[in-house]
Amino acid sequence: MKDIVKNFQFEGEFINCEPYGMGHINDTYAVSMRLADGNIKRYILQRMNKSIFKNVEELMNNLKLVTEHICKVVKARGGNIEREVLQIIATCDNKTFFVDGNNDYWRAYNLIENTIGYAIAENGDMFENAGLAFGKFIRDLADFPAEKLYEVIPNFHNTVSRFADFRKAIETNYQNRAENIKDEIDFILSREKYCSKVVDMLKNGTLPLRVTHNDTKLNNVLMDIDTNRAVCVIDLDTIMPGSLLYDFGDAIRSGCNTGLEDEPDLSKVSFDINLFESFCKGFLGGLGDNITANERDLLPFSAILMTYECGMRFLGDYLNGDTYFKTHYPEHNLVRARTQLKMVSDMEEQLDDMLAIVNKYCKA
Ligand code: ADP
Ligand code: GN1
Ligand code: MG
Repeated sequence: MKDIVKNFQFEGEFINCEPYGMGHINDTYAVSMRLADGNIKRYILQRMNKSIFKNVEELMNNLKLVTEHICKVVKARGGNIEREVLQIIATCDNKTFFVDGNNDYWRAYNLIENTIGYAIAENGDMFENAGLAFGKFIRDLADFPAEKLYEVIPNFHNTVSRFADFRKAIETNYQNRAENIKDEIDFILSREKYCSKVVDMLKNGTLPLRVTHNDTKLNNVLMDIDTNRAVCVIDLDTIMPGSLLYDFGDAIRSGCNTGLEDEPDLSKVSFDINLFESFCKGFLGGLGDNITANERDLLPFSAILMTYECGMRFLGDYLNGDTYFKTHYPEHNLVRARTQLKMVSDMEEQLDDMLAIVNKYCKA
């Protein structure tokens, strides 16, 4: 790792480099450096997932444009850009990433100290703060020119095309895994009607296309360890034109689960509507006026849609032999898919209550 580290403009002398965080996609490390005054400064170093991200040059250009834009916004409101914005640390030859001898792609960021990305929301206050940060994130990018962004993963939240991929995975049935998961497959196939709603409305203009994060799971917003306030939205790989429903829905998917995303005991997995209310409050507050009536009306559905889509992706990856998400044991993706489907069932039963909550906080 020392050989990788020396290619970046890090301050100080190398001490060590350790695995860090819990993402499913990239390999993340914390690098500790000793400064001249004896203090330690840490950086994030990531080996990017090269089978998922094929166009690293374009991806990093997106990231540069977006983080520079957010820096300006944060500065203008008197914030601290060192803590509130993910900043790319350049390589020694002033590039945004480094390619090593194995053709692996590396990038570096400021490590935002004294923060943590939570796997589950510990209380409403914390989740409301996360909502505020994700809502603000969309607002901060409201005047960012979407056409400058490269579509890093085309059709990322196009649930119609995700459904087609899922069907293919069943047909291929690599490793004959389909036979034992008939109930889960039927659950997904029977809800095909969910897939086209948002896609169609984006196409016909009844929903606006915005610049969105697209991967708003709870651990992608760093929370201050002492105050539980949201400090910085991270994991900006999937920033693309999209719908705010994707960001809202995915955050609810991950944060309103009473159990872990990979909890094998489904009795611990349920949808917590109180946390839903907390997030609504924060998110809608952060968004300000940046929401239309159609978007508001679809907020509860978006939580079902994003959870359904994610369950379909986990199950599809299980059927494909676990090639996309990092897994730690053979059934890991199946276990993850089951938690998502359990959440979908719970949310379906509480759709009306969710709508009432949205209407309480949003008059768009
Ligand atoms: P992945 O795409 O694999 O999820 P992330 O960019 O989300 O990768 O990073 C994985 C984890 O590393 C995050 O969930 C977070 O815990 C930690 N992390 C990433 N960037 C930073 C940062 N700049 N400061 C502190 N922690 C970070
Ligand atoms: C991945 O990168 P990470 O771990 O924050 C995935 C998301 C899924 C999520 C499920 C680029 O998020 O789309 O919702 O796992 N990111 C990508 O936990 O595919
Ligand atoms: Mg992440």
